[in-house]
Amino acid sequence: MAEQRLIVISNRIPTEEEPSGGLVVALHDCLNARGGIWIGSSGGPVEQPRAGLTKIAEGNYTRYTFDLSREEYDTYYLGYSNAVLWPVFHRRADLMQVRPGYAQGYLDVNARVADMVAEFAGPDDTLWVQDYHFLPLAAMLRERGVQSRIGFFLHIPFPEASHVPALPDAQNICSWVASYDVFGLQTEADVERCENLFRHECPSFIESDGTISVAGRRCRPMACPIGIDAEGYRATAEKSKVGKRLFMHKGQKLVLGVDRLDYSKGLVQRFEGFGAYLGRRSNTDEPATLLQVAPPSRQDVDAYKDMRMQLDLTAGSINGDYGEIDWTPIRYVRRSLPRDELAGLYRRADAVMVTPLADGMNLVAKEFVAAQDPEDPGVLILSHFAGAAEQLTDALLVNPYDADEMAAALERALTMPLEERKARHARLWENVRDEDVDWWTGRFLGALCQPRAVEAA
Ligand code: GDG
Repeated sequence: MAEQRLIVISNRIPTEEEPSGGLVVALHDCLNARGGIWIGSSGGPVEQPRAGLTKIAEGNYTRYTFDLSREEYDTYYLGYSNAVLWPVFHRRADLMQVRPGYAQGYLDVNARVADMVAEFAGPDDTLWVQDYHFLPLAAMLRERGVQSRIGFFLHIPFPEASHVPALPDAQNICSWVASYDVFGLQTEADVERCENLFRHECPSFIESDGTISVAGRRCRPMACPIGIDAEGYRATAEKSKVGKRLFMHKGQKLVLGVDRLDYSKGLVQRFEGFGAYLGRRSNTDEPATLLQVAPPSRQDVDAYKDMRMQLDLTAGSINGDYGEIDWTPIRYVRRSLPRDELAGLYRRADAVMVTPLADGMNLVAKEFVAAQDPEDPGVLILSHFAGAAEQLTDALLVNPYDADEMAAALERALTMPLEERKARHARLWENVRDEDVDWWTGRFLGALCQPRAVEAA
């Protein structure tokens, strides 16, 4: 019998021996258990790119990388993926930068990867494509005769049908989606937006039950919210000591923010919400401190530089207005912290502000819940616009555009009675623990490996 392997394709691939970070750990564990192949780019631009795939590690599964030339990196990665698809999918078409060569660079890299994968994949292999960098891959693999099961998981929000026409390749999105067997999305709201797009753009492709059917192939959009290694994260947080590095006044409350430095995460609005909270308090209260950890990302894209400058101004202005000689209201750390220190900070925090303007899921919300001491848990303040809000309904849900509403939520979080904190946390933890990362991979691959209702023509 032919070997049935899982082949994962993602833009990034773990290059070190012990991978860290939610998604990477999840896929690593999954491949380790099942065997298979993981293909991804080697990272940044390479001056003299090697042709084809390079084997970088072999164990229970094999990892291969492909190099990106400077031009491919600029057009496929920084350009089409991160300056076109990312803003449009995050409802910020105003931040999109369309430049000549971006769309072609994206298609060319996808075609090159399709050539390489088509060479590898046998008919019994299962392919799992990750995220917006590779939307056209299944369509291109089908053109190359690949009949295997191909699944896709979109980590970011699915766009509103009314925003899709802003994309240079708008007319292709439906046929790209329809070429997969299972199209995984983070939330039910994403599934609805996906079905809506088909109803608007290509109504003949979609049946009344939401199944997409083209040329004898059926594709099912499916909500499959990503989880974390909840028990593992809890254990890390229990062991972690933040220690003396975190100097706080006695009795002072700590509010935490942890995000990649990205305009979708609503950092400027969050700082403004924190400023509104400071403006409301009476002079006798001990004010909370906001510690914001924000490792930079995609600094070569203009919208990221602009947002970083705006954030610097907002933090400086609030610190100037409210700071005291022995207290800085916003501590803003623009670099990455070690994972176990971060877990310790989550556990130490009285509240976390997870207030994106748009977010596929948001793993920080889940990590925070896992890291809490159930006997004295902190409070999760969560944006309605994070995918996680569909599952984590016991958080304090807020509108991140409304500074006063965020200020009120902060006050409520920081004065919440212990019993209410424990009750909310217990229900949140139940969800984070039960719908963890193994549940996610099991649910997705379970759907992908089901017998096909209609075999490909
Ligand atoms: C995409 C989607 C979706 C952050 N700062 C540090 C650090 N982190 C870690 C967090 C968390 C991860 O980065 C961020 O995950 P998110 O889910 O919040 O966000 P994206 O990077 O935008 O991820 C998102 C996700 O894919 C998975 O599907 O949830 O919606 O946008 O794990 O802990 N880790 C360390 N130091 C830091 O300073 N070690």
